Amino acid sequence: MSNTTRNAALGLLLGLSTAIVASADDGSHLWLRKSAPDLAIVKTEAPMSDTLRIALAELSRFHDHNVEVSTNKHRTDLGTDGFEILMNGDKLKIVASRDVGILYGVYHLLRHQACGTQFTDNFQVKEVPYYKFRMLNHWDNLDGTVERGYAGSSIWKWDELPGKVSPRYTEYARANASIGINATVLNNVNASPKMLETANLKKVKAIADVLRPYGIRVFLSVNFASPMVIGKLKDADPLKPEVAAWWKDKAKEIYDLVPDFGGFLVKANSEGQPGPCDYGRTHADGANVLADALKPYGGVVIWRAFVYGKKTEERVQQALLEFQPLEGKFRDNVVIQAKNGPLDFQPCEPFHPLFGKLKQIPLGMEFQITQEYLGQSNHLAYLATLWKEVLDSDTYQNGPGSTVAKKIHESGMIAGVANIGDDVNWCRHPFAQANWYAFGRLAWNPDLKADDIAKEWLAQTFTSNPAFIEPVCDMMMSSVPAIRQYMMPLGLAHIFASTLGNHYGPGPWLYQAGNESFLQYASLVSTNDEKAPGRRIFDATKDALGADRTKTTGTGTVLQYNAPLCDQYNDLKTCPERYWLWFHRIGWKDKLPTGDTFWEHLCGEFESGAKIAATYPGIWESVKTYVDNERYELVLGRLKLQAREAVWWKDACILFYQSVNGLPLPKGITPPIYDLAKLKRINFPSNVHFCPKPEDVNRALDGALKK
Ligand code: GCV
Repeated sequence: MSNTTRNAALGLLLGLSTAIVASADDGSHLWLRKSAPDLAIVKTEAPMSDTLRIALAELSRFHDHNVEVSTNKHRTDLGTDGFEILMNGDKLKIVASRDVGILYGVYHLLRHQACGTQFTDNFQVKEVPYYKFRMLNHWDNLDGTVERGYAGSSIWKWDELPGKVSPRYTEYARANASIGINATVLNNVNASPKMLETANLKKVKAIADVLRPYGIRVFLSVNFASPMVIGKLKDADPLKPEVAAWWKDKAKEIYDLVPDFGGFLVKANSEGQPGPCDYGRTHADGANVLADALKPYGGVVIWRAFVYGKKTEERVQQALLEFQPLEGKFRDNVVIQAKNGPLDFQPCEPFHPLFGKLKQIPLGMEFQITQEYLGQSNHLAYLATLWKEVLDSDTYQNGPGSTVAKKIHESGMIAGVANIGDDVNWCRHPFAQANWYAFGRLAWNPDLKADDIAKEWLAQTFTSNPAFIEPVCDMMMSSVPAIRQYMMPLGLAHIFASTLGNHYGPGPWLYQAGNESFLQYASLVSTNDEKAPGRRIFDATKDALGADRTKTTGTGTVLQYNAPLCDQYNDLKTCPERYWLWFHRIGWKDKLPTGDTFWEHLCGEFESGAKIAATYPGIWESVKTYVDNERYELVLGRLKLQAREAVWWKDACILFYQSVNGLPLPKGITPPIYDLAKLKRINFPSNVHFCPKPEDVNRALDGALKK
């Protein structure tokens, strides 16, 4: 039997046995599910460490080949975390320079095994991670809630710690190590000062002790006012010696408990958080006082660039205006962490201008794994395609080929806001696990392809049968493009219903002239010039839609991009279609080269996205035989809701824009089934801590149907 035939036969077998045996699966095992038919014999002469013990246990429980492992500190070509695997006679051999590299090598082997790789004589792999800090940022609060968390409460049980250490922490560490994640920020960037109280630091130590053998270092988000709030100082002015001394003492206390502590993540002077600007100081002054405190221990400060406020600049320009003048002023253990785009994790944003403009300040990346703006835990949105688009973007900072991926390599830092909660299956939507997985894989190697990652995740999480993998992978790959179409096509952004801060469902009517208090609250006024067209981001007027950010007639945001992007974005003819409304105001009746008007084209986008989402339940039904009942039903219910919500978005946007521009529904567009006035009244009793339940959404939509 050829290898391919054998693989297919094996896959079929796996598929059938899954269908017959696994009638229920709670999803708690994530992608780490396969057990080996024969137990491996594992040999090493290396001295035993906790990390090595874990690696060997994984091998002997789950791998079906004999393996020899060897830690060789002279293998500097493998860096601190890399590994090499070779077939050596009848044994596989894993070599690394540190034990953690062996652990990563072991998980790599398990991944290969689950994906059906044949370990033939010429099997050989050498892997060195591209980024040094591959990090999760939890937005978990001490009271057990999770900001933008859609999978239950926090996994950190602060009220039980340090006395009781949940076994879930070990499972968490294992899952992360299996995809190369080596750092975690335990708490929300909207940080409680209490996090740094001694009692809580002892709890942090208990978690750090569990994560350490898996190669994971713990970081904390800190509140800049901590010296005042828990240190009882008069203020937190970073230039005052007593404030600096307080941070130094606190750092010592932390490192006494957690010797490999990673450092601090800080959200300062942003969305009401305290910061150095409260005392007339700069972000550099603020970051440096913390950096000096951490420096003796090798810790780093991750200072967020997500800043905006009541400035004259428009929100998407502010970070560059604020940080560019500070080049050269930060200590060398400070990294500035920028979101992938300049607004706020929208379904489609151009990359953050900081990545192309800052020269000396090391920049880290912040992606959002949790789907705040992409259907939360109700929609399937495979985010690897979005992240790849950003990582592969060319900033032209040092000529062509200056990708964002390379830029962040300078700091070595890539972070993702975690989508993990205490739900049994960790992420609530079974397919949200794929985003956690894909983030880790891309943090290890940003050159991996999104569809390859999806396929390996599917093979490990469900079955390696191609009859399952092919259609489901296609569905995953189409998901973000479809969401962009049915929610915010052509560069629209932030038109969510968010009166309760939930960012759930459509609300384009909120972002309009006349709704000043809301616009101020959301800081979504694009310029203070009252007369400027498109003053409000995505303001729809009788004539046009979009934000004019050109240098010719608009706010000049395009100037924050290097040539040739600046001119490319400035001209509608060369601007990529997905950013049209981000950079331009376009007349509803303007003719496009296709012959359609802009209005017709826009409606076609909503329609097309909704049509793609409508195919998802059928695709899933067609692979029913390969999936256990529990996950099958869970996914099916959510895909049906997603299809329904796509129509909700399409109808809400088209009906609202029609109410502004007075234009008829273009030919070929499915007539709306919802009533605009009723849609405007939908208001879920949800908040920043959870996503509306599918049954509540369905009920609300039933009530909004046209009579
Ligand atoms: C943690 C957005 C989210 C907030 C989040 C903020 C941030 O505004 O809606 O919940 O706060 O980003 O990234 O700091």
